[in-house]
Amino acid sequence: MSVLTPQFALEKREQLIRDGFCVIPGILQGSLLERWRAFSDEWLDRTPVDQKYRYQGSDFHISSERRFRSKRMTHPETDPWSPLVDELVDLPAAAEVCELMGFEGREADDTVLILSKPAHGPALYWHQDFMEWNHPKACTPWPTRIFLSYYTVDTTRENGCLRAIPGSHLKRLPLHDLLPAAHGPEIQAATDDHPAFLDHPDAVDLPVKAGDLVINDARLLHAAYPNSTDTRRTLLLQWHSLFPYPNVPSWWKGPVPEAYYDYDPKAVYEPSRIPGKYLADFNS
Ligand SMILES: O=C(O)CCC(=O)C(=O)O
Ligand SMILES: [Fe+2]
Repeated sequence: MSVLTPQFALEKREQLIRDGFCVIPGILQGSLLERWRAFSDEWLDRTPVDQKYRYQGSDFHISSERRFRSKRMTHPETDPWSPLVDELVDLPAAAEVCELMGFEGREADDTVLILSKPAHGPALYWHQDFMEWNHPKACTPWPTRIFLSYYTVDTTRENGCLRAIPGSHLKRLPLHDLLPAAHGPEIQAATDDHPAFLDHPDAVDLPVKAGDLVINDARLLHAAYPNSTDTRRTLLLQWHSLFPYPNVPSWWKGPVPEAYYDYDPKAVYEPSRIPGKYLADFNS
């Protein structure tokens, strides 16, 4: 059964391009949502979290069985894997959304990240998760790296829902220059009076129902409220790459930035989490 109409999918795609995020209701449902809730609760109950992850709540990477069997895991003896990951990565309703939204050349990382926020856990700092700011692909008006998120419980301001700054994936804000690299030692060691925890006038809340699909551009500035309730708030997150360089989406009607074709085959584009010249100034 179709989960969304082509027209609705196009509206969601426009929002993803304009704002850097969109929400598709009711994608993870029924038994798979229940089994993930049980698996993640059991995992979190028995696995201690290093205190450096206190702002993220946890950062567990679970591989798929497919990845394990094809010997693509770095430490297959010790690193976790589960067939539940294959089920979530291959979820037909999500694949249909991606198809209708025109995500060409899509490749999923074969892992699910469990990012939990424990009862009474702190806020998550403002950050963006893009890691290729040195590469000309960083300037595209379309997303080339996205994360698909499902929360296993309904989220609200009280239990630590996501927040985002619409458009911050394409425009440099003064806040960008105050932020250390996401999830690196500097921000992990910071106290919560760091500017990365300040409120922002353009921020919007993204409360969702359990199992809604939240799609975010990796370049989007986002954060989360503290969890002031007695119940854990868990997020299952998957990374996907789209439109491999130097592709342009077949449906793209707007101009392609000249900088997109800057690519020098002799250059080495070191990974970087810090936006450079490819993030347009907010005045431009
Ligand atoms: O906890 C959340 O809602 C967002 C988590 C996140 O963005 C991250 O850990 O990079
Ligand atoms: Fe993030």
